[in-house]
Amino acid sequence: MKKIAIIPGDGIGKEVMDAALRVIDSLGMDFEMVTLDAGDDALKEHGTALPEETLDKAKKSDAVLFGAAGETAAGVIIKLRQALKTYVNLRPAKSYPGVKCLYPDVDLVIVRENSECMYKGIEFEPEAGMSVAMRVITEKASKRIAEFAFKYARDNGRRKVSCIHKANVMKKTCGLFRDSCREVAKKYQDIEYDEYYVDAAAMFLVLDPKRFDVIVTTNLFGDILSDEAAGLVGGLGLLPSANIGDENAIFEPVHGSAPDIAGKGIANPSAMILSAAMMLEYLGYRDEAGQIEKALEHVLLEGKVTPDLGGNLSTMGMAEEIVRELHST
Ligand code: GGG
Repeated sequence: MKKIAIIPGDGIGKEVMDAALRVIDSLGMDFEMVTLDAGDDALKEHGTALPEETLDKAKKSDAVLFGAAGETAAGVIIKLRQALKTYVNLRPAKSYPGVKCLYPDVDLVIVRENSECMYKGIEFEPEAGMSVAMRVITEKASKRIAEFAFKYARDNGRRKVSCIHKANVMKKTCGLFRDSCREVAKKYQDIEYDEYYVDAAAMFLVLDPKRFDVIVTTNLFGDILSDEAAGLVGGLGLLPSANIGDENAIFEPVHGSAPDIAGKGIANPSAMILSAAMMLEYLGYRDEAGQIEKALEHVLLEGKVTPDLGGNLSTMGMAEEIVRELHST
């Protein structure tokens, strides 16, 4: 039986996790699930934001389903991604019919390098009033993520990979990333390849998102551009993600713990539910994953949604609509 580690985390993470679990439960699948502590609340209770037991059980699981981290994000989700060696962060951004958004026809995927760059966590204060962060980029990790992006494009019927960097300023680090992508691109003659500076890419995402298909980029740029992509398709409540490594995988919404709305029961559960669907697909349950996405699409089209999307349903109310739709045929 597949083992799933559930880490709701902080704030709305707990609420959207309950909604996603309601949807998974309704499918009657047999999983061994264990719920684990991590995040700001865990820090208060255990004196550490990522208890040993959580890390250990997450490593031993077939997949981790993660909600959101608050102030302790660096010590929780970034640490988990590193400890579980999930070097890919896959973030699809797609417009759904019925959802008010800037562009109704966006369908792009951000492949974010997940193991290095500024998120390596090397920061120090050499003297009072001075803070330094180190950006680490290696050829090995850059080629590995480029390989993933091109293979993903080929396997998923995508036409183009765009490398996003800032090699005119960060000549060494971004230069190495761009050159690694160029090298890998040569092996994939069937996939179109182009390059953008990150500032230009940020503008073109707003002006003309259709020019992007698969984006491959470094860790920090990927984090920022995926929130921008969420803005194109209706907001952060809609973007799921998968962190994938050779042995482990973590599935989480792109949004964080949203303390401003936490506890109100109004958080949009779509991103969490789509993340759960990505997890099912990864575990080999492609049909069930497809059914969940189809049911969500229907509910979005009918406007049975949370207030951020213009509806009046609660988080669990929207999940119940998805469950009803899942079992309506
Ligand atoms: N589920 C997403 C989450 O907890 N986000 C908090 C955060 O700050 N994440 C940074 C990142 O995605 O790299």
